[in-house]
Amino acid sequence: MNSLFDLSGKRALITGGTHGLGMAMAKGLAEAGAELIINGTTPSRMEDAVAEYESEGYKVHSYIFDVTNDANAKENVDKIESEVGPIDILINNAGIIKRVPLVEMQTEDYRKVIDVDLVGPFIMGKYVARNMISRNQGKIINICSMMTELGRDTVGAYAAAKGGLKMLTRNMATEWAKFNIQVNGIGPGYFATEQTAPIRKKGHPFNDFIISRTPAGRWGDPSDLAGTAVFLSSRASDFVNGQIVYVDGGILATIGKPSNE
Ligand code: GCO
Repeated sequence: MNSLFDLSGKRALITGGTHGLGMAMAKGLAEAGAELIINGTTPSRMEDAVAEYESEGYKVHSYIFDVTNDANAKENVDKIESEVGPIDILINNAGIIKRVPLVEMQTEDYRKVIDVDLVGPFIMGKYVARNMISRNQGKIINICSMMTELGRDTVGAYAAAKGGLKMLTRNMATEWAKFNIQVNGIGPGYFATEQTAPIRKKGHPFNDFIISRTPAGRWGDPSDLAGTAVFLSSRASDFVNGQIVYVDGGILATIGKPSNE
């Protein structure tokens, strides 16, 4: 049974793998035997990340490029394939959020969120899939969100992007399944990361809200995502296509309960 989840000999490219959920999923894939290729955009942040990976015994290949820049992304996908080897697994994890009420949001800020969170996965998926198609094999995982299914005040741009990412995932699956490429998504619930730090502070109303809104009664730990990432990267998911697997402590399963219960 273990061999179903064995990633030995597989190369995994994780965008935005320098921190947070991307790093946690990357470590999970490495534990299952994958060779790690990490993308980031900031040299200093990449340096710190490589040091952290290596301090924990993980060897990583690091590439600095912007997933929203078509030429830069293509150039680096080609570089990775020639310098490291074929990319067997792509995790489109790089993403940003801007929490602003829609009526106040600058259009360029809205476009930036869509660009990173929805156009980036398209660009990376296109160039990596071209090579996977030639090898008739590959795994692509798009990192979605609770906002793929639910709205929330101030995250309209992010919700639009992450909602679109669900349908992009389904369309990638539709077009590429015939080439033995499985494309799926992971929808994290609310996790304790840098990105949620501002709304997770003890006593912050949102922190209390999430604890009560999540049946598991806690924020997710980034390591809670590793198992699902390994599953969707391994041959255990060879007949799974176009699915979004929500790792959310039960949020989407429930309408919630009155705060005084
Ligand atoms: C927010 C949070 C969420 C989470 C995650 C939920 O402001 O509501 O940042 O967007 O980060 O995406 O799945």
